[in-house]
Amino acid sequence: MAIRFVTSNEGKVREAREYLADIEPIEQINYDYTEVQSDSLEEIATHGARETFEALSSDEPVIVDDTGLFIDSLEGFPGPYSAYVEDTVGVERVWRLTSEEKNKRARFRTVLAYADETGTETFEGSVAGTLVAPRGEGGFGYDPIFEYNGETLAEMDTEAKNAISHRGRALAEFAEWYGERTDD
Ligand code: ITT
Ligand code: NA
Repeated sequence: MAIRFVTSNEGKVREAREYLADIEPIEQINYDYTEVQSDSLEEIATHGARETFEALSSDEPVIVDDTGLFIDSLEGFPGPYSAYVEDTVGVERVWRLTSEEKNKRARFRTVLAYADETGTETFEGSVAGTLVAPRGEGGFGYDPIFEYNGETLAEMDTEAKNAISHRGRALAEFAEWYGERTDD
């Protein structure tokens, strides 16, 4: 059975497809679920997945991915506001804002929520790295300014990014759970 990935972000879909290729087909759908006012990625993703599954008359499960970039020197900003900040200020200026800071550490966090007729489950992944001046043509969003082990996420191909990334780790947890569940 296909899994419907509720997102407007094609980068997320590309990564999920790469990871879940042998498990289930991933169908991208756009559904404008209510973005609950919360600073919890988990709450946002859980509500989004539940609401979308209930709203669409189909048994196919849905997943929602809510991700944020948490910058140490900015007390975790932009965190749950990462999409808004990318759209308004832009990635380059986020980098410039932190380039004066001594501490350049940041962390990506992803919460993946899965919903079907039996309930909702969440899976989490995170990765710590260093903010740098933009480099690389791959990936999306904040990838060009996020360095891990000497490479920005935008310098990695999808497989390499998935092997170490927040989303890759959340997908790994999900795949393990989903596999055990569909085995019996
Ligand atoms: P949907 O809500 O439609 O899924 P979105 O892009 O708004 O798409 P998020 O709110 O989860 O998704 O994303 C928060 C921000 O973080 C947004 O600006 C993304 O571009 C960025 N982002 C998400 N995952 C990322 C990743 O793996 N690498 C770099 N930036 C990422
Ligand atoms: Na969003």
